[in-house]
Amino acid sequence: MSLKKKFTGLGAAALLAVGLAACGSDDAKSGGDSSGSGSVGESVNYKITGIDPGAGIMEATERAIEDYDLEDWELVSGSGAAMTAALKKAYDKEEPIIITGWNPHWMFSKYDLKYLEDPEGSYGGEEEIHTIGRLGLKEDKPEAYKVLQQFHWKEEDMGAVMVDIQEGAKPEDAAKKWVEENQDKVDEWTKGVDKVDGDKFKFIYVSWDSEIASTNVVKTVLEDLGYEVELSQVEAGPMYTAVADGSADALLAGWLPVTHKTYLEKFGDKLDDIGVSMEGVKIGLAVPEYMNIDSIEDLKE
Ligand code: PBE
Repeated sequence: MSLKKKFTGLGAAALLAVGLAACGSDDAKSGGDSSGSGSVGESVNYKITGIDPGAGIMEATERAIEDYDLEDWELVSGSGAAMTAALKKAYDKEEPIIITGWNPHWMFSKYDLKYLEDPEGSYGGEEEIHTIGRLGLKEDKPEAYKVLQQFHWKEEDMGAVMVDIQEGAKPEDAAKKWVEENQDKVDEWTKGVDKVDGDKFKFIYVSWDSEIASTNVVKTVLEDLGYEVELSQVEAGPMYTAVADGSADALLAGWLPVTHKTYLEKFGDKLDDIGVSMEGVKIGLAVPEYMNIDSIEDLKE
């Protein structure tokens, strides 16, 4: 079965269930090596493989390290691409690895992964993705604003775009294809919106796979309405700064209420929380199914 089929065939609930499934084994908590000896910490050198330092999931993981007394552990930063490369390398050899994971993400369809249970709630619960604009956007670009208000899709929609990109399509091409094939959904976003004539619009985003997908899709939709759309890729802090100071029009990456809480506290009064584009998203620590641990608590041993 192709990766795409596998992904799109699973509903959001099923995907989450896959992600949340615990393996329920009571065997000694080892890092997944067949010998079963040694602690999981030893098996991964007490390292959690993270992404870019500004990501909310990194802050949540530092919080988890405190909440679960994991003072021997280190969260290694890098990028989303470096993390998925490390995951592939480990997975191909059935070696243990602990990563910062989130849904929607193609990694859950490509690999058999599970989230570690989080009884302390360091990662919050179900999150939403918010569309966030600069102050004054509604007055300046009412047509684009209305699209952003009406923009709403599901995990499997974003998943289809992500999988295409992961399989080698250019983000722009994957987005155009999705828009062509899902005109009924796009029609809901553009309902009551008039065309414009080359007005400029600037999105700012971080190269997280989920946001590469969403930003390219909405770019395509605005371009079809006559906008000239620029995408600018930065780190998470500068992304919020750009919308707060008005140098970018909007971002589609507002993971709330927990993931980007700190950014909202810092910039909230200079931002327009336009709407929610997706519900039921999630962040957490994830490991391959073949690892013999179920909970973040198991990292203490
Ligand atoms: N993510 C994807 C981001 C938000 C979108 C979960 C990696 C973060 O942790 O900030």
